[in-house]
Amino acid sequence: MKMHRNTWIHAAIGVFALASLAWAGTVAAATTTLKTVRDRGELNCGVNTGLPGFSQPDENGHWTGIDVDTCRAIAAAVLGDAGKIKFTPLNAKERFTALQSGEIDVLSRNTTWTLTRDASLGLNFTGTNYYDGQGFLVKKNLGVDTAKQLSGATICVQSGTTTELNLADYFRKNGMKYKPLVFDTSDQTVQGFASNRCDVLTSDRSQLAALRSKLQDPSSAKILPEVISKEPLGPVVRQGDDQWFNIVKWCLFAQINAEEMGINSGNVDQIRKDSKDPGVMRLLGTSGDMGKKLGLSADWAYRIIKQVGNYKEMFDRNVGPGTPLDLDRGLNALWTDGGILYAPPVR
Ligand SMILES: N[C@@H](CCC(=O)N[C@@H](CS)C(=O)NCC(=O)O)C(=O)O
Repeated sequence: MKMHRNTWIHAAIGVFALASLAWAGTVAAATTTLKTVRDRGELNCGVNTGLPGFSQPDENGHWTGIDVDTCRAIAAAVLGDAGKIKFTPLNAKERFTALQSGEIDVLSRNTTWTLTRDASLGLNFTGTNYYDGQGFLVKKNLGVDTAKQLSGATICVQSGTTTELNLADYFRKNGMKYKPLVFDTSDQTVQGFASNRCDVLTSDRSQLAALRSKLQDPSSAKILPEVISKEPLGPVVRQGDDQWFNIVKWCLFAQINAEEMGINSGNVDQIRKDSKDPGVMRLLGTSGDMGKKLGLSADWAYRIIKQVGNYKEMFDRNVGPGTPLDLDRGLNALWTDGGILYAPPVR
C-alpha cells in the first residue's frame, strides 16, 4: 500500500516537473529572460547556502564569492548595476529544480558540468568559472598517505553531488570497499567527520582546506594528494532561451578576455579613453556593436570590468593567496600563463 502511494507521489512530481519545464519554455519564448529580468529590475541568482570563497553571506546578508561575482557580472551587464540581485541559497539537491521552475534566472553554485545534467535536465552549462577536482581529507591517525590505502574506510559525503558518484566510481575502479555516510549540507558533512563518524571526508578539492580549518584541531587532518575527478564548475541557465544563454556565457568570457588584455577595474576608464587597439575597443564598446548582438548596451563589458573586475580580480579577491582558501591559479590560470582558461574572441 505504502509503495503504491510513493509511486503515485513520484509520478505526480514528475508530471509537475515536466509541466513547469514546458511552462518555463513558454515563458522564455513569449517574453525572454532578458526582458523578464529587466522588467523586474533584479537578477534572481541561485547560489550555495554558504561555501567559503564561492558564495557566502555575512551577518548583514551581504554575499561574497566567485559564484556571487559571476552573478554580479551578469547584473552589471544586463541592469547596469552589480548590486541588483536577489540571491537564493540552494542545497545540492534542490538547485536544478529551482532553475527549471523559473524561480531563478541563473544557477551559480559550484555546479559541475556533466553530460547527464547538460543533456537531460532541460538546462545549459554556459562555461567554467573554476576548474576543480575531487579529493580526500583524512584523519592523520588513520596513518594513510594515499587514497589507494582507503579500502574499508567510512567516508562522509554530500548527497545529490557528483562527489557521491565519483566516490563510487573510484572505489569500484580500484577494487576497494568503502562505507558512505551521506549528508545534505557541508556543515553536516564536516560535523560527521569532526565527531569521528567517518575516517575520511570527500568533496571538491577547493573546499578541503577550508573545511579542514573548521575543525577544532585542523592539524589532526590532512589532504591526500590524489585528484580523482574533473569538476568544471560554472553558471547554468534553462534551455530554450539562446539569447540569455549567450549573455551569461559572454559575461564570463568578457572577464577572462579582460584579464588577457590587461584591463582591470583600476585602469578600465583610462584604457577606454585612450586605447586604439581594435580588440580592446570592441570589448569596451568604443567601436563595433558587440553589445547590440547580445541585446545589451555598448558598454556591457565595461560595466562588468568597472564594477566586478576581470577574472584575476574575481579569483584573487575570493579564493586567491591570502584568502581563507589560499588557492593558486593552477588550472585556472590563463592559457597564456600555463593554465586552461581560454575565452573565445570578441569580434
Ligand atoms: N561540484 C559538485 C559538488 C557540489 C556540492 O554541493 N558540494 C558540496 C560540498 S563542497 C557543497 O557545496 N556543500 C555546501 C552545502 O550544501 O552546504 C556538484 O556539482 O555536484
